[in-house]
Amino acid sequence: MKITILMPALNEEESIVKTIGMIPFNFLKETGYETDVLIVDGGSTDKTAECAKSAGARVIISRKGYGRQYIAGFKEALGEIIITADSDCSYPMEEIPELINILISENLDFISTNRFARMDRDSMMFLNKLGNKILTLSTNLLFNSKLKDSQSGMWVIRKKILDIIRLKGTGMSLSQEIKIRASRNFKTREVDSTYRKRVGKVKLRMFADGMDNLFNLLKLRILG
Ligand SMILES: Nc1nc2c(ncn2[C@@H]2O[C@H](COP(=O)(O)OP(=O)(O)OP(=O)(O)O)[C@@H](O)[C@H]2O)c(=O)[nH]1
Ligand SMILES: [Mg+2]
Repeated sequence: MKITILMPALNEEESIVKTIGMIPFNFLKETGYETDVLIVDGGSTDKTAECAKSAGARVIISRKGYGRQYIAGFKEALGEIIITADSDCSYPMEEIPELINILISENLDFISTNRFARMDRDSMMFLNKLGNKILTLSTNLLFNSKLKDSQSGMWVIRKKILDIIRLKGTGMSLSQEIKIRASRNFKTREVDSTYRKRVGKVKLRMFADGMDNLFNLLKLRILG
């Protein structure tokens, strides 16, 4: 079976090669998976695209914006199963085989990860943590969900569901939107995961992106 590991990247030349290197290619191959790595570059001004290609990834270029990059990447993904992560070494690539196992054995369509379960001490600043908790609580109240981490960027997706859930978010809000839309129509689960301190500079604009997420949460609740 073919799987795609899909990552958005904006000026991540310091971390992209290391992130790709964390993927357990050999183990995945031994267990019957052919791995396609796809990087969606949001117009980096550094050597992100060249570095990703040199590490064996396919690279496509899209307009800036986390959501735009994912929507562009989903169309180009070759795998039946797509696994997502940031290109900053923060997500546990070594947990991918077990996540795929859970998806298949429990016949799920979508998995989201809970970074708070095994979060390294210095991986998230206090204010960022607080913002995450507020957004997760708001999501649960507005959508009657039981998420522990509405902002995690590591998901496991059966590609076929993406033709049915129509994603619209252009920015960071795509992360909460995909979890909400997937759980409306499909069998989904949140699985505990590890989270590490990112390598390279933070791209998240904590206040602006946080407020935009909150606004988009309300918009999704009202307009569907
Ligand atoms: N914030 C942001 N990230 C983008 C954008 N385009 C691509 N990205 C990538 O999306 C991922 C998420 O951004 P991060 O800065 O890591 O945000 P974060 O994961 O919430 O914050 P950290 O915990 O500090 O990593 C990274 O791999 C970025 O390179 C964009 O327009 N804005
Ligand atoms: Mg990150």
